[in-house]
Amino acid sequence: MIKTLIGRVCLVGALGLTAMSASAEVTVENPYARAVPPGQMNSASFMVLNNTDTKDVALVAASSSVAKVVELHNHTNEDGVMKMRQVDSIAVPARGKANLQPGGYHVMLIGLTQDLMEGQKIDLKLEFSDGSSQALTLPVQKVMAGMKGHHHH
Ligand SMILES: [Cu+2]
Repeated sequence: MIKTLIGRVCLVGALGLTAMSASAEVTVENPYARAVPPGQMNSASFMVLNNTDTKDVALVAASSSVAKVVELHNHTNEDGVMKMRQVDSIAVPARGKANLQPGGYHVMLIGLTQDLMEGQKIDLKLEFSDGSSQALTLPVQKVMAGMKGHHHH
């Protein structure tokens, strides 16, 4: 009786692993967070999400130990004014990429719990629509363009 029960638990565990490896394959390329002056409360992180699978997936949430709240944001141009707004998810199409970059989609770090200075590394956990997640360590870098809206054409 007890043996049967253990056998069943093991089987469930094995199935769980199989399900995880069948989830969409997303590789994160060149992730980094924006360095900010000391005392600044918010920053953002950027990366390229590369979906090598044949299934669409989406980034649906993120978290980090360096920010109280982490939100997914996009920049939109409304009558010539760049506005930042929260989005529910960032789609990563099958065999495609999502570019998170200054002036576009970004992972917003709100309520920084520490200064973000160039050369540091921070943790960031990404959660995807298929239930998978990835824990990243990313460098803090200076970002020259974007975010402040100085666009020269
Ligand atoms: Cu933002």
